[in-house]
Amino acid sequence: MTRETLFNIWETIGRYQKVIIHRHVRPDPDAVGSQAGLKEIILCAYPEKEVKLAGETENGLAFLTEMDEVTAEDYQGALAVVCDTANTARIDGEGVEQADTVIKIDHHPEVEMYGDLQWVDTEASSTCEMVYRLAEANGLEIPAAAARFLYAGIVADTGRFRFSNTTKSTFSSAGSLLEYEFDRDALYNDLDVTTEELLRLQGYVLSHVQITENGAAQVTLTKETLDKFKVTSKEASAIVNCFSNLKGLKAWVFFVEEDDIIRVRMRSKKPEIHHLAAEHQGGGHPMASGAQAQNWEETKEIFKKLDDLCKDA
Ligand SMILES: [Mn+2]
Repeated sequence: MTRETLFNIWETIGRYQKVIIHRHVRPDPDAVGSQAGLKEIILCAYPEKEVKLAGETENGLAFLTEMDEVTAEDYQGALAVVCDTANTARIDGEGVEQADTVIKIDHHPEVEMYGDLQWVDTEASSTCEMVYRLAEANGLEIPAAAARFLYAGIVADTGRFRFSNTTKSTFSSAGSLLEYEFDRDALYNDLDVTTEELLRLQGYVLSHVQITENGAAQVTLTKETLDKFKVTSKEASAIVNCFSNLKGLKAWVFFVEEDDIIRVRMRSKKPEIHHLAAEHQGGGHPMASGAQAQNWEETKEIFKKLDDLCKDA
């Protein structure tokens, strides 16, 4: 079944002269890595094709690659591939529905079926691992630039091969990618680099995190605090794991105040939290999810539920 899907996807890509590749808003290295890795693999096989990366360039990920200029006309008779995105509302960039054919490649739990051709593998560590398997199954050449992109996404989504989503297939994909020439040390440095502002905010978080006896922890970052440390909500997402090694910790949440909503970033080591996220306009993985709260009352409700989940875990 899967092998057939992999052949179908590559066969479909082969039929289009124009391919536009999307991924989710507020991208992480897996989103950009799978998107850009797939582009390089397509161009290596079909140098004459027009392949574009859609969405906003994320400053913090510009070291990986920048996005292309995509216009509404580009979608005329084009194929759109959407990587790492569970539902259409989270697609970065307009125009996917104008494309002739849409392919979805993703490892998130299914939120919405979309596209003419879907390949969803929730067992895969990352969409980058899936793109690697797509190339492998079709016997495609992987240029070094693509290997770097895919490796970056695998490393980031597995927390350096430490999260439970890391499987034998993850290691074997990553191992194969190391056969290509790219600077792994530089990549790790770029993925890890922090700023003084973020470092100071981390100090604040470490001294203000609240922990319950059930092993639930919460951090509240108001706009005022973010402004004081000169860090944006998006940038603050980089330190969401900064106390994950705390003894007895089961799950934790960051409530980060934005202009119109309070961003909810949840992580877990014990109870599954994606259902809780789904109850509050969010979703994600069992151990890493995001949601939204309309006000501080709702954050209390969320934390109470998280604490209950920890109690039973
Ligand atoms: Mn991912």
